[in-house]
Amino acid sequence: MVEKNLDFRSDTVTWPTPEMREAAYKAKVGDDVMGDDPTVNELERIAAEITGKEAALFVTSGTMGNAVAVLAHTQRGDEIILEQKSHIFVNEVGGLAVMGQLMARTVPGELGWMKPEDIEKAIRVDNIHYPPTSLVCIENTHNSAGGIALTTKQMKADWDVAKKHKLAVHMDGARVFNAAIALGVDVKELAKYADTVQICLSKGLSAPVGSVVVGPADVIKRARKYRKMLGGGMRQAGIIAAPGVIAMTKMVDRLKDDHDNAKLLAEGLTKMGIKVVNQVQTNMVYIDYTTVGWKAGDWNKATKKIGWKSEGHGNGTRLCTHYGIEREDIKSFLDGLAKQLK
Ligand code: TLP
Repeated sequence: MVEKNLDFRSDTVTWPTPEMREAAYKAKVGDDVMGDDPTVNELERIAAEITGKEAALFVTSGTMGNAVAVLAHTQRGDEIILEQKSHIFVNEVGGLAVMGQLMARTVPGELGWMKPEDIEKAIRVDNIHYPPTSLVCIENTHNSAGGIALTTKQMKADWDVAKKHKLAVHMDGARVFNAAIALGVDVKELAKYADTVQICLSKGLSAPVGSVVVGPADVIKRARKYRKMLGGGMRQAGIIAAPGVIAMTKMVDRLKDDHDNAKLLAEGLTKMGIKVVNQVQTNMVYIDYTTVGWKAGDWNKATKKIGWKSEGHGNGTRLCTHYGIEREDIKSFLDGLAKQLK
């Protein structure tokens, strides 16, 4: 039986499955900085294989994975192109500027997708006055656009323009398996349009900790060195990598349930008069509760009363579906909320 986790705040709140806890307990370990941890090595092998890449690196978090990948692709003083609401630009503490001494050039996306012509316009020409552009970062699924899955066609269009200008492409694929499931494609089909991909194990895939970065062996080698520099060289990390193996091999297909549950949730909220502001393609529902005359305090009070965690800010909030929330739970949430609205 799935342990209930009635928390809409994020999919980062997921708890490890019983099988993950058991795997952590029994994991064979070694010193990963020395390359000796068999479980980490296995996770990295699996991650590279599943995504069709040469090599992989286990890191502590999505933020660290994006940081080491961006650092591995760039030189101090380069400019990098990012979507203007991307997680790397908005939510990663300005690490690209602090650690990489990089300039950020943002491009507005259409539902999270930067159009190739807009990327091309943002690429610097060779001029004594300009910083060189070296990297394009794509986010898939795009979180703040509403958990939108960028298609292989969109990914390819951005890849083609980047490669025409000899730029590297990094994908913040924190939720790339959600994208693959929503689009009905193999994750390799998305990964092939990025040199490196950062994939979170501790979101919808439910592992307690960690991300993997996959890509060419030479880039991953540089990323490994940056991981060490940032203090992310872990010793008996097999304990936390073991749940990651289960995340990648056994937890992907169930993401479809999260997507179905998000759709059910969106339909129910819409019927109640609460506005759903995003296209619900994956596991995120962005809402505006002012359409029923509520403020953040009303939403927070009502959801708390019916036993759910959700944090309204301003006019609305994001609701994430994930492991620990099942179809029946969505139905009882909707029933409970309807009573609060009366
Ligand atoms: N996203 C978190 C918050 O930081 C906003 C969330 O609740 O969605 N890339 C993307 C697209 C992300 O959404 C996140 C986390 C990260 C990277 C960073 O991952 P962590 O939290 O593991 O550093």
